[in-house]
Amino acid sequence: MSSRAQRVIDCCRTLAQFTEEPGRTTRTFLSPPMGEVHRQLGNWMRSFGMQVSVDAAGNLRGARTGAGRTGNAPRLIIGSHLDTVPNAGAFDGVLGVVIGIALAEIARHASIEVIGFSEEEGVRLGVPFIGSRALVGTLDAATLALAEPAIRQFGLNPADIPEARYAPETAAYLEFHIEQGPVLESLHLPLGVVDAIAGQSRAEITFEGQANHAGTTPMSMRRDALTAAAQWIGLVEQVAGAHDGLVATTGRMHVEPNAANVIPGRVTVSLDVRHGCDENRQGAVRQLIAAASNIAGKRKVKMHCEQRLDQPAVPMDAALRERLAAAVDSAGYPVHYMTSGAGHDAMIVAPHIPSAMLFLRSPGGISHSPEETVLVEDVEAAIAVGERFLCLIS
Ligand code: HGY
Ligand code: MN
Ligand code: MN
Repeated sequence: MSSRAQRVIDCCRTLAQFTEEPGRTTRTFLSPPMGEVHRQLGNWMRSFGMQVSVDAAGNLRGARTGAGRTGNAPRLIIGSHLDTVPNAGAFDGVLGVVIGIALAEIARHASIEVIGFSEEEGVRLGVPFIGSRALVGTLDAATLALAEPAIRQFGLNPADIPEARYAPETAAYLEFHIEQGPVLESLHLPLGVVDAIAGQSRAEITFEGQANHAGTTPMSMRRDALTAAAQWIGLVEQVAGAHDGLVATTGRMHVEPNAANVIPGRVTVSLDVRHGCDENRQGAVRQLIAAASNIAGKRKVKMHCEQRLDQPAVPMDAALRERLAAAVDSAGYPVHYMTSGAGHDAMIVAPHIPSAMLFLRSPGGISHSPEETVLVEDVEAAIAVGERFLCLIS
């Protein structure tokens, strides 16, 4: 009989097969395979008595009052996200939900809600954290309007979004997540206690030039949107490399009309900027947008910037973080505090519910890739820490 940790890993690998794209794992906001994931995890949660539902934001919710407890006993939410990036690995987000269900199955005394958030990556609509923002009531009207068609298409009613708010007896939020970076592996550590999550900015920069014939238009007479974008993309890398602790990524580009014999008339590039200090991050964004305008001006190209996200850095709850560290220590593992460069639902939840995060080592430091993986002994460690944490706070 495989260990509990191996069953968690096997479950994540099974869920990775529920995808929009055969042959690779891509599961975006409320796409059809998300319904498959809800069915699979919902059946597991029901099998040991959890009340299972899908809220109007598409979050999978399993709740159970601890044995011998009353309905308003302090409740711990254990959550993470079920959506993925394109061609994802099997563990980003999903692992935290599956570990939560495994803990709910073990710790019958605890009043727990397990949540699988519907949208954390921001792939389908360009806006992240829709599920967790519905949970804490910070989903703005513009984002809700953007999400409405997908919500209705999934068979849900956007008017019910207010009912997605967390229960009043909710006392704490805990998220298990792969580190998605090289730190724990480089230190030969299985687990990391998160002290804060770096802030992130996302924007879409559009360069508008003039589409024209590739054969008849002299170089001096072109208003090429793609060469303007390319010059700016190189500068983004240069600026980020010159600032300590700053990372900036232009991960997605759309070229129109995208034909070999046509000078590109319009190019849209995504911008993702992160830093532990909000002033540094926001200053870098201002600098990069000014540079885009400058480059465009010199090339007689128009530039338009649409800000998509300005998410401040978020500290985890100090008392809960220390209880989590105590649980790591009592389970016999070294305690290592670290800041998260990746964004997580915990950063949306933390300003509303005391929150803590536990990282599991990422072998090879790889994530957002099919090569993403976890070690069974690290999942075993995380479950052992989770059991002790539940005893400390229940
Ligand atoms: O982009 C991130 O930081 C996370 O993986 N959504
Ligand atoms: Mn991710
Ligand atoms: Mn994630």
